[in-house]
Amino acid sequence: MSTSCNPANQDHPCYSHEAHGLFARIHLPVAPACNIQCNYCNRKFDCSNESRPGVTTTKLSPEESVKKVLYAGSKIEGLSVAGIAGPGDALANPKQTFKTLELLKEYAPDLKLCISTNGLMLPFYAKKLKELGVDHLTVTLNAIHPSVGAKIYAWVYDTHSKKRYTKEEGAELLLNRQLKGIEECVRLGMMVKINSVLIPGVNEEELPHVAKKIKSMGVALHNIMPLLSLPEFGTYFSDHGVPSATDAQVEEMRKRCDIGVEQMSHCRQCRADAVGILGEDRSSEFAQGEFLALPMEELATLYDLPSRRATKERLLQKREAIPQKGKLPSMATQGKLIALTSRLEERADLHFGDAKEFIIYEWIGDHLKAVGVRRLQGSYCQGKSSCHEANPIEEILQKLHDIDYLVTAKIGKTPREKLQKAGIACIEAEGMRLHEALGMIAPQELEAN
Ligand code: CLF
Ligand code: SF4
Repeated sequence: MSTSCNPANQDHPCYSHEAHGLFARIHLPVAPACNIQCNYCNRKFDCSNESRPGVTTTKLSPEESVKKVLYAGSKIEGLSVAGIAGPGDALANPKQTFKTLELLKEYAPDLKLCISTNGLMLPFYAKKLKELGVDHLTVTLNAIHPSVGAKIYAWVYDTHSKKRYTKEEGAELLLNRQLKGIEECVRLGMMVKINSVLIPGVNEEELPHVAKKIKSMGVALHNIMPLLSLPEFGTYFSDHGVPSATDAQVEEMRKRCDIGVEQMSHCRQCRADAVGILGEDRSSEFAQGEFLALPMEELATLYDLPSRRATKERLLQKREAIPQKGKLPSMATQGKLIALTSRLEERADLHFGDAKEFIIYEWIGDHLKAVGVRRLQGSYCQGKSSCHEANPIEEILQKLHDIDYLVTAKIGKTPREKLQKAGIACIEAEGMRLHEALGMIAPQELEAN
């Protein structure tokens, strides 16, 4: 059964591709400390195992974070998951993490609870997490050979022996704990996702081994994320010239690792205080506010459980209506690539000029497979009231260099001509689902493109 089809994931935006445009998550930044040092991390920023470095996050106490959940839940109808993903490591801060989970269980029992961890303390806390209601758990696993791990982790601090381990010794300790923890969580019936950071020149040959290993362990989902490495991040890797992984490298690696465990393709590398549907950032709306001064019980009334449960049912019905398999004309040739601009539900509901990202699909036979998200520095229209010639299109042309079809709500004449000149056919399909939009292409046009 695919991860999306599993009822346990039907309203989890990360574990179900169909859910990600309908259901929202909230990250609670209650875990500031970390017990390892990844060479792609600068502790001034969020944990880059689950978050995008370059943005700092306000830290909250467990009580404050649950107030935020209740307040956000009263404003965001599809809020279905509360996750702890930093800004350090959830299990290096057990007191705060467990207290938050206890409060969530009491005040927001309809939410799925989700944890992201480097795995060092997982064998010791797996059972406790299960007891507290955590059913979705992510472990970052970047290597399964200590010789490769030694290039990724500067040190690993073990609270039991109160000792800091480095090089292969540190990598081996971390690896053993990760594997033991994953095994235990799978045994306890949790949905385990593995995040792997693709680090060019460091672990390209390693990730297929990771994929093979986690397949044998009963892991639900594999999320290969690009290393983000810019000089201003000030990480070991960025200081030593290790480049960011490109979209093409990530998409290629997902294909190489697609050997049994489903590959996630819609990750947005969220910040540790992310709020909303994946791809829309509402964190600033809920960063601080008067709600923190309100008593918990008052916020619990605002949260309105019965109406939230009714909304969830309505959204689940909508989700069912999203076609898993489309009625597409079968392609004579394989592997056309489609870029979609979309806000919600895989519809062409976003104008080309407003898109900050493109969702990429591969058209194989008569169905579509999501393969990734390509993000831009800024949108084509950049907040201007109309698109005009002065807007930069070079980044977009470079991002879409291998794309055959762009499906979008609307596109201006100038960018359309530039894209078409680059060999990209543009389909305007305002409000239509991707399958419907592609179904409009005439067969002879398909063969010609
Ligand atoms: Fe958050 Fe992670 Fe849970 Fe999702 S995010 S803790 S599994 S609720 Fe999702 Fe964000 Fe990607 Fe993470 S898109 S970074 S995979
Ligand atoms: Fe940074 Fe996260 Fe690694 Fe800790 S686990 S060093 S916070 S990336």
